[in-house]
Formats: sequence, structure tokens, C-alpha cells
Amino acid sequence: MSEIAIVIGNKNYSSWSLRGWLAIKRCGIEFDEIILLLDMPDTKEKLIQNSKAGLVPVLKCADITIWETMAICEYLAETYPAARLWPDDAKTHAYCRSVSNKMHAGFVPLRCHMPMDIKITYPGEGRGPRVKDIIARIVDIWADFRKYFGQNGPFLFGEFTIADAMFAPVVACFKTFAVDVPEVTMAYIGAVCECPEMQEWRAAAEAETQIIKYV
Ligand SMILES: N[C@@H](CCC(=O)N[C@@H](CS)C(=O)NCC(=O)O)C(=O)O
Repeated sequence: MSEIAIVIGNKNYSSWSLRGWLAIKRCGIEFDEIILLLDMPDTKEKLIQNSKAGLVPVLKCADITIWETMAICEYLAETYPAARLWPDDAKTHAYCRSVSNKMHAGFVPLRCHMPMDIKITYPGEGRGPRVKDIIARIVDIWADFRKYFGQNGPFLFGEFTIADAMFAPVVACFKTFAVDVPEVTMAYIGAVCECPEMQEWRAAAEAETQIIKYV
């Protein structure tokens, strides 16, 4: 048993779990994974046993239990600086934090109308005027950060950061809902989908059998 564990939901559906899991995975440390199936009669009870917040992900360390994905990411970034989950430079770090916080707190219509469902495709569904505006904004954000900060790698800030963990479920949703995007966006989507951590998550999601109808 490892000294650190992350409690997550179904890999096919739980977008917040994916974000927290990617952050810990990028730390390159040993950790345990505790999967709680969502949408079952005893889900809430089990969630609350792990954290009074009653949500996943939850990070369990020897001396602290952390809930809320951004707090988990912050803790991991501070505890495992070698993973460079935030960019080093203060100004770039500020941009990375801004865009990560925006994803954490915003884009609610997109999250409601295009929930993560890795195994399936719903081409053309999930749209609507507010969702279309958010898609355009996200495409714009990705293009800007790739252009100004992405010289040292294929991710938003070159190397993989918390911002990429935050947007990884959106990447998955863009594929599920077959969102039409420009070439530069396709390249970013490809980089996220091809990274080994995302492939591992996807393979596990595909092996899951529980079906939840969020759409
Ligand atoms: N603000 C929370 C959101 C977490 C969240 O909504 N998690 C969902 C799964 S993706 C959950 O635990 N749902 C369980 C439920 O609502 O019963 C965070 O940042 O971690």
C-alpha cells in the first residue's frame, strides 16, 4: 500500500477525477487508486466516508486529506516540485493559474451539455448558443497559449502543466461530441490524447462496464 492515494470515480465519466489523477500521475510517484462507482444507490454514502465534501477526487496522504481538484493540484505542485506542474516563471505561472482557475470555476454550460463519456460518440449533440460561444473561447485560449508559451513542447505551456490536466476532459469531450476545430487545436487535442497518461486512463475507461446516461 502506498502512502498516498487518490479516490476517483468511473474513469469513463468522472472528469474531475481525470484532472486530479493526471496531476498525481505526472508526479511520477507511487500511489494507490480507490475507485468509487458513481450513480449507485450507495455512492453518496461512500463518497462521504472519504470526505465530507461528498465528491471525487480526494487525495489521501498520511497526514492530510484534500478535496477540490485545484487544491489537490496545488498540493501536488508544492510537494513534488520536480514534476513542474506549474511553469517556473512567475508571470507564466500566473497565466497558467488564471486559465486553470477559469476551467475550474467556469464554462458551466459546456460541462452540463457535453459531459465526459470517453467510450461513446455523440457527433453534433450537446450544442446550443452558449455552448458554441464557450467552444470558441476555449479554441481561442488554446491557440493563444500554444502560440505565446508553447515553444518547448506540445502542451499549452510547452511542457505538461496543471492547465493541461484541467482541459484534458474538454479534449475528451471535443472528441466524443465531434467538435469541429481548427488545425492548431487538432494538434493540441492530439498531444493530450497521445500522452501516455491519457492513453492509460482511456484504456481503463474503455474496460469499465457501468453505463450512466448523462446525455
Ligand atoms: N469542485 C469539485 C467538483 C468535483 C465533482 O463534481 N465531482 C463529481 C464527479 S466528476 C462527483 O464527485 N460527483 C458525485 C456526486 O455528485 O454524487 C472539484 O473541483 O473537485
